[in-house]
Amino acid sequence: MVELHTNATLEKDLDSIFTSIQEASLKIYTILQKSLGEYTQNTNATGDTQLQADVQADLILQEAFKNIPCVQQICSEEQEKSILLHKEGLYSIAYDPLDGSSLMGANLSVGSIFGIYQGDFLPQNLVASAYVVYGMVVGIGFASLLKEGVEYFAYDGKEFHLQKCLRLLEKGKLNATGGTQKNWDKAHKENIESLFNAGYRLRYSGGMVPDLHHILVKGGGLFSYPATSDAPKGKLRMLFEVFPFAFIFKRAGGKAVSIQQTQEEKIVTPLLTLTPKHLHDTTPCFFGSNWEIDFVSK
Ligand code: P6P
Repeated sequence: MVELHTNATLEKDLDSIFTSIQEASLKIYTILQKSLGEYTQNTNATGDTQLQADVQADLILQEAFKNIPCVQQICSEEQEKSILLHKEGLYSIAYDPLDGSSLMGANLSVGSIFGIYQGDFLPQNLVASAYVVYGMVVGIGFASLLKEGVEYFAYDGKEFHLQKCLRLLEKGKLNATGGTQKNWDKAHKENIESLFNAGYRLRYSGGMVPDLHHILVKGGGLFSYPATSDAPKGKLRMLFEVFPFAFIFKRAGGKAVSIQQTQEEKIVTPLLTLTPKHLHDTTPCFFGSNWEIDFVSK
């Protein structure tokens, strides 16, 4: 557990970071409204081909965080290495500037994801997380150690208004199933099928942010991106995607685990206890209400 500076310091610092994310999200939304999802010739550290919007969103966020003295370093999914901003700063911010940008061509919702760490990029150092969903409106989910629940804000054209505090029920109804089904292992296939046979509804757009936000807004269910034969370590990135949403799901009253299935046993690990070896490490990940996470962990 991080040795927290006084809550007053943390609250002031998180306010400046959150305000900066709000302002940057509106600039990114403006770009999205003018973009048709054009690709660049470049690839990012994970090998994804970058869209022009990916690069522009990353630059907007770099500029935004440069103006916040309490931010020591940032690490973007679009950058190979972390970037030092203010030596005396307390916080490290890992972010995915435009997650699911390949969906832009189909005019589907995309998002930005932020993990705010006090100290190094380790899950136990997370003090807050945020996500932005660019849909009909710009919506922002925000959670911190300072309060329970996930506060959801929406932009009305003039300012962001708090809409609701998102909390997960013990058990939900939605089932968001990531990864190529033919590459799932037998145990995962059986669990997913069992949930559908019990009446769960498939809700999967291929965008992590809208898919997880959907489960939070509807009060529960399961999002899974398992280890697959083509991606044994999963696809989603620990620092920028998995840890921030694991923090959010826990603050919403749910759970978040990794599951590795071997011939002999099933190894279930709480996501926020994992230790990344590299900035761009991935992990299989399951986020959801307590009942669903306990069900897949059995
Ligand atoms: P698949 C988008 O590319 C992304 O990184 C996440 O937003 C999303 O959850 C996942 O990949 C979708 O991957 O293999 O199911 O298309």
